[in-house]
Amino acid sequence: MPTPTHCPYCALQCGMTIKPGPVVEPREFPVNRGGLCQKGWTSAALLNTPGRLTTPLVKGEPASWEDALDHVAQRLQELRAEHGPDAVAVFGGGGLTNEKAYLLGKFARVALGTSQIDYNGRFCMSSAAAAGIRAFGVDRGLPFPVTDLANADAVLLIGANVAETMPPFVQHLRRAIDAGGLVVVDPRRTATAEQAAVHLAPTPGTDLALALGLLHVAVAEGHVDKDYLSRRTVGFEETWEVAARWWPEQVERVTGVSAADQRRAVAVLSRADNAYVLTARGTEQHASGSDMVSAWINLALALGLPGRSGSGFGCLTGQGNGQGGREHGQKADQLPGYRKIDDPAAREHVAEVWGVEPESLPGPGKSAYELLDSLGAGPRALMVFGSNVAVSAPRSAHVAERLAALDFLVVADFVLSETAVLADVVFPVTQWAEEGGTMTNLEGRVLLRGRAVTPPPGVRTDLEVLHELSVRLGQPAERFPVDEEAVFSELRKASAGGAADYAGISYERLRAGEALHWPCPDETHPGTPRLFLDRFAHADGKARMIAVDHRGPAELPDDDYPLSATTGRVLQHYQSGAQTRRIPELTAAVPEAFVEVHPDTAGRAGLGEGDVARVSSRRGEVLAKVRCVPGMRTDTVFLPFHFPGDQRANLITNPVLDPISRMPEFKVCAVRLEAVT
Ligand SMILES: Nc1nc2c(c(=O)[nH]1)N[C@H]1C(S)=C(S)[C@@H](COP(=O)(O)OP(=O)(O)OC[C@H]3O[C@@H](n4cnc5c(=O)[nH]c(N)nc54)[C@H](O)[C@@H]3O)O[C@H]1N2
Ligand SMILES: Nc1nc2c(c(=O)[nH]1)N[C@H]1C(S)=C(S)[C@@H](COP(=O)(O)OP(=O)(O)OC[C@H]3O[C@@H](n4cnc5c(=O)[nH]c(N)nc54)[C@H](O)[C@@H]3O)O[C@H]1N2
Ligand code: SF4
Ligand SMILES: [Mo]
Repeated sequence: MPTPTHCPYCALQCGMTIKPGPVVEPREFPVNRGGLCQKGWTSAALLNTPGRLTTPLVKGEPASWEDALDHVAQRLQELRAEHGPDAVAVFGGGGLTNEKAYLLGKFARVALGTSQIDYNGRFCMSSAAAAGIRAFGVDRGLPFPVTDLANADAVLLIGANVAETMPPFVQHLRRAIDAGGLVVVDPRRTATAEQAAVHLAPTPGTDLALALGLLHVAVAEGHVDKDYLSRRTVGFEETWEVAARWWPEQVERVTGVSAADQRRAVAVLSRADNAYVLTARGTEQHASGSDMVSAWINLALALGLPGRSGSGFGCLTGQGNGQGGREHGQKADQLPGYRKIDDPAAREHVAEVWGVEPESLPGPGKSAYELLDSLGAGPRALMVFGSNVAVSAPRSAHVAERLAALDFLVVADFVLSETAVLADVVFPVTQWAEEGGTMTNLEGRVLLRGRAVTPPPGVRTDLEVLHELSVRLGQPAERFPVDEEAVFSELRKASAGGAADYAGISYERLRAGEALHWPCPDETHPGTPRLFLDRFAHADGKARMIAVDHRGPAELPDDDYPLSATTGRVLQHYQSGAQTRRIPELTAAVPEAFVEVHPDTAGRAGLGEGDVARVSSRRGEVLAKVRCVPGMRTDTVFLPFHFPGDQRANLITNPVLDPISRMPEFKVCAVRLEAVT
């Protein structure tokens, strides 16, 4: 019998089945309707990849589980005794199941008593989350099911290359594409932009000016929905004061997008009956990313889209459990249920569920990059679950130095990632199809992933690792359950009454096939596929327009570094590549790093197609093969970040942070392009 499950990779969480072999096949499920991308199709190869870890490693040597666990518990206790509880830090991931994310946050706060925990979602959707909370009072990536998009006549996609990052998603845009209603904002002419009626290609890092310009045009041309603004929003006047200064020709000077194209984009959106505005990392991973998303939300609000049936605003969550991963407390400032760790009522509620005193819970810790940057000087030990920071964190040479400065690094993974290689102890854990758990997809829908195959001998689940360590650290055995359903039951209680309320979601209901989107406060509640239809989540029910202004990238091109570099993804590889670089079909398709360059720009640097280029910034340099792409802007180069060693795009990225979300500026820095002689 094929077992139904979901893909190990991105937030679309396509439905699939696994049958013995193991063989993966697509399955009818609303988000993918029988489709899969190449990564999904080849995902079964992950299950018996030759490099699979099956024994704990201590200093690179195989060890027994007992020895490895004892050793870790002892070292953590020593470091805590010597330097205090914050000497141990924890780094989680948005690919972890809800159960793991929840238990990891609890482990940090209760078993270790440390405030020093954050996770890779900080590098992912944090700017959109911050902007969503500011505007709407709650952060759920898509406040509507993906299938609603099928009725859209127009979609504005900003910094999202879904044709490569979520291929089965594109079918939901079919009507908008056919109606000439797809507008794409991306400095590159991507596979997604190719399908657009209007493609706006701003200089990287100038989206905020562009969003203000489109708002200006919408107001000037009378497309603003005044009735909606007065009923459902506050803050239009202040917002308009800023946008009024951004007339189209001024915006053209800053962004490079012609005034005519700005007007065409607004015309497409404003003549549609049903329209959506969607953002992704291209507009979010900036030092002003939160404000950029706020500016796009302002545009959507001015057009009267959010919370209107058949229209809306949303952000595309990235990782498999990117949504759930940011709700259950692995974030530095957070407790389960999307609660704030510095809110006395939240502390009291969660402490009671955990059976501890509220005063015993630590306060907020540092954001992901700040945490990594402080390693060695601050925390002396780091435990990593579900991230490969040696490749994916910004300014990665510096991050590698910080990792090396630690007294003790522990990594749980199922492959020897570039981060695991550096670890003092590696725990070999089960992966995706070998274990159970729930994931919350990009539409806030909670999905059950049942165990489909038997794990190889020698591996344990992340939940078992946390359990074993917590007992060794003196915790009562029942406080860290190993059964995922037991963990979920506790998570439900901890989330009850919070913004992300899972109290009414049970394994039983999920097994019965119910489509449950949070909030779902009790077992008779049908879940909430569409938020905001009647009101937004602020106390007065109204959305906030935030008056934000263009700041531009933190680092502008100059004589030494005359080009803008941006980074992102290709279809065949996932994130740091720890998983997909181990799949032969995917590495055959894209074996190594490359840099997309306009042929004229390449020529000026004495480079041609296939040559190895050195791309350098103030942080470092990366080696990549030149791909001449006539559709590129001549002032911009693009690098995927999936490759290790001296091909790491993050050797050059700028770790400057957004002041609100603490998101690093992955999407733009100043670089120089040279031939390697
Ligand atoms: N194949 C594949 N799919 C994935 C992933 C993967 O690693 N590989 N990862 C998953 C995850 S975690 C995430 S977060 C999502 C990310 O999904 P996306 O956000 O779609 O992916 P990116 O390639 O990071 O960025 C999207 C686009 O932003 C553009 N961009 C760069 N700078 C700017 C700018 O200043 N303004 C604008 N408007 N656009 C800009 C880039 O050219 C790029 O085409 O994908 C998910 N799906
Ligand atoms: N330059 C640049 N850098 C970027 C980005 C960019 O656009 N440009 N994007 C950023 C974004 S959006 C993201 S999401 C990050 C992602 O970057 P990473 O956090 O490095 O993500 P992955 O490569 O998915 O790493 C996950 C690791 O955990 C392991 N793993 C997977 N599932 C589990 C599990 O259940 N348990 C355990 N213990 N391990 C598991 C995998 O094998 C892998 O080694 O990268 C960020 N970095
Ligand atoms: S789109 Fe995402 S979830 Fe679907 S098959 Fe591809 S990687 Fe998996
Ligand atoms: Mo992401």
